[in-house]
Amino acid sequence: VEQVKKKISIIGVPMDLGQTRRGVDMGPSAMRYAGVVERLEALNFEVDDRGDVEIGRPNKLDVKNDKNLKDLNEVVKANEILADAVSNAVEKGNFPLVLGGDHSIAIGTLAGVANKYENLGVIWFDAHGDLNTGDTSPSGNIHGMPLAVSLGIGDTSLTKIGGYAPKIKPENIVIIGARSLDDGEKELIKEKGIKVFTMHEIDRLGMTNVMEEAISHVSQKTDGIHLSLDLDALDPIDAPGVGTPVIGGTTYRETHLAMEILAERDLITSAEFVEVNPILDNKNSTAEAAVGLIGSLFGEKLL
Ligand code: B3U
Ligand code: MN
Ligand code: MN
Repeated sequence: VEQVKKKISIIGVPMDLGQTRRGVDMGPSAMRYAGVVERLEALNFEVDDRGDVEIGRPNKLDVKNDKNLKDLNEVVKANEILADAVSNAVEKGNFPLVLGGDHSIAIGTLAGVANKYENLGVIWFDAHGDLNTGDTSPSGNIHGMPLAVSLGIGDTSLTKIGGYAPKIKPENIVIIGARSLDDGEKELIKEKGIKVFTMHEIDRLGMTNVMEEAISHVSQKTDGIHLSLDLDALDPIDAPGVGTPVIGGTTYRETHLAMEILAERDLITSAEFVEVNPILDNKNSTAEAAVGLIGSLFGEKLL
C-alpha cells in the first residue's frame, strides 16, 4: 500500500540582517538551485514552494542600538511575516520546510509552529548555542539569540513575536554539535538544564549513540519536534559557505547519518536549514550539502 505522504510547504527567508556578512540572503536561491524541490518530488512528496518572505532594508545596515540588537526592527517584521506563513502551512496539514537566511529566522519559524503543539521539542544542530541576549552577546547579532528568544529570554520585541511566549521549554531542547559557546550561554545552559551534545560527546559516543540519546531526551514529553539545522554545525571542510565557520565540526557523513536516523524514527514535524551563504561558498557545495541532508531527512536511501 502506498503510504500517504505529507505535503511539504517550502518557505524561503532571504534574511541577512541577523548578522553582518552579506550574502546569506541568497541561501534560499542556492538551495533551490541545488535542486531541493526536485529532490523531494523524486521521493514522491507533493511540494508547494511558497516563494520567499519579504525582508525590509534599513537605511543603514548593522546599526547597534542601545539594546545591542542590530537591525532589530527589520528582524522583528520579517519574523512576524514568517510566523504567519509557517502557521498557515501547519494549519493546512503541511510540513513546513524553511530555507534561510541567517539563524535569526528560527524565531519566526518557532513562533509559527510552537502554538500548534502542547509541547514542542527542538533538535538544534549548531556550532554555537544561539542562547545570547542583547546583554550577553559579544556581537549584537540576533542570529546568535534565537534559542534564548524562543525560551522567552531577551527583549520583548523578539520574545513576543507571534503573540505569545515562551515558545518552547528548556527540557524539550537538544543542541548537537556545539563547540563555540559564550560565557552567558554556558551559564544559561546550566541554569536551565539544557541538554547539549558538544563535539566532545559526538567524538566519544559516535553520532549513532548521540542521536539515540538526543531522540530519547526530546521525544519523551513532546508531541512534535522541530529540526533547526545551522550549516555551521558541519565542519568548514564540508560546509565552507557559512558566515561564522568553526573548525572541528561534524562531517557530511555524520550529519547525513543523523538525518537518516531522524527519518527512520519519523518524529520531525517541521524543519529549517539556515546560514547557507553562497558568496562565501565553494561552488555551491554548502547548498548542495544542505539539499543532500534534506533528502536524507525525508527518507532518501542509498539503496
Ligand atoms: N556566539 C556568537 C557567534 C555566533 C553565534 N551564531 C553564529 N555565530 N552563527 C554571537 O555573536 O552570538
Ligand atoms: Mn545558529
Ligand atoms: Mn551557528
